[in-house]
Amino acid sequence: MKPLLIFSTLLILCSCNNNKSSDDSSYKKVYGAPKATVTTQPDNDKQTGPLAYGPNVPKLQDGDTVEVKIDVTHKQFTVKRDVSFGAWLFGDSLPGPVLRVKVGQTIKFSMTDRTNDTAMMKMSVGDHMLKPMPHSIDFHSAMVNPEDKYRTIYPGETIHFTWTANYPGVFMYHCGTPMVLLHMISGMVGMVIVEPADGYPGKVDKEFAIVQNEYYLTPQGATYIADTILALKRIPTYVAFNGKVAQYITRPIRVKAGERIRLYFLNVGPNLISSFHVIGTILDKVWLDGNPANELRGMQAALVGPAQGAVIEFVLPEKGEYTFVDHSFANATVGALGVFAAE
Ligand SMILES: [Cu+2]
Repeated sequence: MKPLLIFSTLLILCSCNNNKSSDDSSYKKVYGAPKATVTTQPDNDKQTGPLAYGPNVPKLQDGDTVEVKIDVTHKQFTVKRDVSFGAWLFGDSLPGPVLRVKVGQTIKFSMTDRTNDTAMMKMSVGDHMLKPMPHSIDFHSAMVNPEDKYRTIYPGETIHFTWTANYPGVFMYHCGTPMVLLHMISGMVGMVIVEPADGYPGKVDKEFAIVQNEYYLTPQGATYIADTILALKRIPTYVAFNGKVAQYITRPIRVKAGERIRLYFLNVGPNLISSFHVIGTILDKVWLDGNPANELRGMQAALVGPAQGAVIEFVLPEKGEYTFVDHSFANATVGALGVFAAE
């Protein structure tokens, strides 16, 4: 065997053995899933699954299969005091609920488009943004045929499909119905946490989920509407953590000094890069996209692009108020900031 050939053979062998454990590549991946089905019968099943609303993080559910149902509604959503707009929502919220699963679990998912709900229509008379409308859902955490699973459904319809979690991470889900930009800035965004099969390595004292999103709003009468022109120009009206501008300034997230904190962070954009920073500390570990195989240490900020996530671990060294910001500071100035109050 020629030396070069021996060397390249060794290289191939090394790279084969090198990618064990933390990215769960030892786990048998499941590609694809049975065909999605769409039903037109009324579906009264309630929202279900390992779901929670940020900053709360849901608990994992046991079992190989996890049933999840999230519906779509149209509602007036308050972004900050005196600012509300006709929003399109997963799970009645912006961002939608956080879903938490682990590698190897199969998610039996269903979603009803409830935008033709009569009660909803009564609430929304006069607001054209709240008319019934087709929607869809796209899970970045899944590996399936998007033409099938992420297809658009119509008001009153329910889509059912499954997907299996292959990679750990902090992933985005969103509506993928054209115009996708409009559906995302109208609120159809959310987070999926996929834990490694054996859980994230290391112990932490507290966990929080934070989604960063941009608002592009134009006044219309007493309310606002999502504005695609502003979004195309990338001039956000506000940037928020968990949907409400500066909510964690008014009500800081309470922790204890010296505790180890694990943050599941997702930037749903749709346009701007976030440079997540906590004033007064250093980010001990950053797992890019939430995969422990992508570890950075001792970071002053975590750079997270649109449709990217991170697991961020840090300690607040002593009692005090620690402001967290998108250090891309124009974003902080229009709302992307909050406080951890360490007692
Ligand atoms: Cu939509």
